[in-house]
Amino acid sequence: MQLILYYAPNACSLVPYVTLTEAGAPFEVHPLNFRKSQHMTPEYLRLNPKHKVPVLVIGEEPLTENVAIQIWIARHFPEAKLLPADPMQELHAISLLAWCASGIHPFLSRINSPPRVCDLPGAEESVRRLAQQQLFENYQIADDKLAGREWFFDHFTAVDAHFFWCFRRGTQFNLDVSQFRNCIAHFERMQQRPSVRKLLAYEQEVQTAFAQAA
Ligand SMILES: N[C@@H](CCC(=O)N[C@@H](CS)C(=O)NCC(=O)O)C(=O)O
Repeated sequence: MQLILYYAPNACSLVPYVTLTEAGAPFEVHPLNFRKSQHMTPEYLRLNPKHKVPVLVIGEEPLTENVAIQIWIARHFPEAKLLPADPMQELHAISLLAWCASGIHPFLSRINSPPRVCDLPGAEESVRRLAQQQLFENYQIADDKLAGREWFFDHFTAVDAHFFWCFRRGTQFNLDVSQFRNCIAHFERMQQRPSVRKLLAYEQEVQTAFAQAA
């Protein structure tokens, strides 16, 4: 079955890039240049009217939302153990994926683009400050969960890939995350994984191609 991942550099579409790579799945990537609004074209909006990445096209069927995409990958490549085998632990993992997507991601989006949530003149600074406070509350929860352990569960799962993005994005906004020592250790551990190295090399390649085409 053909798999096509719609992806943008730095965006949360890196999560399925990492987990598909971990699963050894053959997949094609279609990189989108947000600066050129390639996610707003009529063709892309037909695929995803929410104009977001990731989209994983499975055969003919586009699947959106990281949580659903991660569950699909885990189900179709069970040998990669992208979710815990125990049914209750599996639900806890899905709960953490949902937390990354709906409990952490929105604060990162606000920091990235304050006018999308408040267009009052001079509001940017407050939007960023409040979003950072709430983001850090969540980083603290993750930091406590990661205390004394390598991964969120007893082996690498899709949750590690999703949280990796959530933490990386914060570092890209130059937030001082030094207090979250367990998250930093997890972030460094993630960067050692061949799947993440491959992703980072690919991201660089795409960014270079976009810069050359500008
Ligand atoms: N709930 C979605 C969020 C996806 C999302 O917000 N993606 C951002 C990039 S990180 C995006 O594509 N933004 C473009 C836009 O909103 O126009 C998921 O978890 O897959």
